[in-house]
Amino acid sequence: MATYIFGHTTPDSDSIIGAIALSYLRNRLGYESIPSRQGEINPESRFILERFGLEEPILKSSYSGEDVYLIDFMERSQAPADIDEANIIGIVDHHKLGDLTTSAPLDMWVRAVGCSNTVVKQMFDIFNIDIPEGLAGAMACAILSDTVIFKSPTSTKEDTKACRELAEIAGIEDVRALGFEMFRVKSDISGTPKRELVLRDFKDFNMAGSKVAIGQLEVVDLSLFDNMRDELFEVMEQIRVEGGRDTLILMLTDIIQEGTEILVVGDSLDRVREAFGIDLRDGREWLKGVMSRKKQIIPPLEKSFNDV
Ligand SMILES: [Mn+2]
Repeated sequence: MATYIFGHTTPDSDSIIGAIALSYLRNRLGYESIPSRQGEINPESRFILERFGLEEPILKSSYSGEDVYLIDFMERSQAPADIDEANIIGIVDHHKLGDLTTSAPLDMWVRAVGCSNTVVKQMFDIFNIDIPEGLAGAMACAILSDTVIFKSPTSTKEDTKACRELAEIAGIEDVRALGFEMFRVKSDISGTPKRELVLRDFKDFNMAGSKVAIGQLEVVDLSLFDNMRDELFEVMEQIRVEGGRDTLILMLTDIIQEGTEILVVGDSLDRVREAFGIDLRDGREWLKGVMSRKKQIIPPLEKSFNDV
């Protein structure tokens, strides 16, 4: 029976490329594997797939009775609805320990590095399997994306090393230039419906029983959002109410200025104020030096929600 390998809901490039890379590795090791995805492919991932001539993972949202291997997540809130009826045989991830559990032993390749593809690269090395040129280029891009060209506080020396080695295999001379080309593609939001923007890189979390959603848009210039915030707030509130969420935060991250403006809607604005020590006037605030959802937004927020 083939194993489906897939990343989180509203997949990013790490989830898409990671599913392809890990499937390739496992197929080479003799375990039949099929890369899949839980949602649409975003423009950045599309750019990577086209640049390196890779096929997109198949769209599949139900996994009842299947063997599955998760990459880039281990949270129930980011899993398929019928995950409990699937057999999780392994996880590759670089997030905090999630709330999924299994009834059988599994492989866990979880490292505190900047990108799941860095872990997959290390797995290729451990199993001594060669990485094809195109796949190596795509994996390098996934690392550039997740680490925001190594600027994110989540980025480690291992990510830089893995990316450099992958770029070498792929024959990419200037990996940073490729990174900026990719982020310029990502920054092209002209004509994109606001709802799609809010949901593009969107994750739900359970914080002390409250459903909290955090979306993030990483761009090369925050002025792209001028004259757009009122509409963004409106759509955010709609999405929040539809999904029965307590709070919804949208991170507008400027990768050149290296900071994030957060837009916040919901019932727990005081929790957000307390988490970051901010006024949050008009529901927004510039957080200097903040670039990472997982490392700089979620931990203080969880702490604040857990405070009685
Ligand atoms: Mn990731």
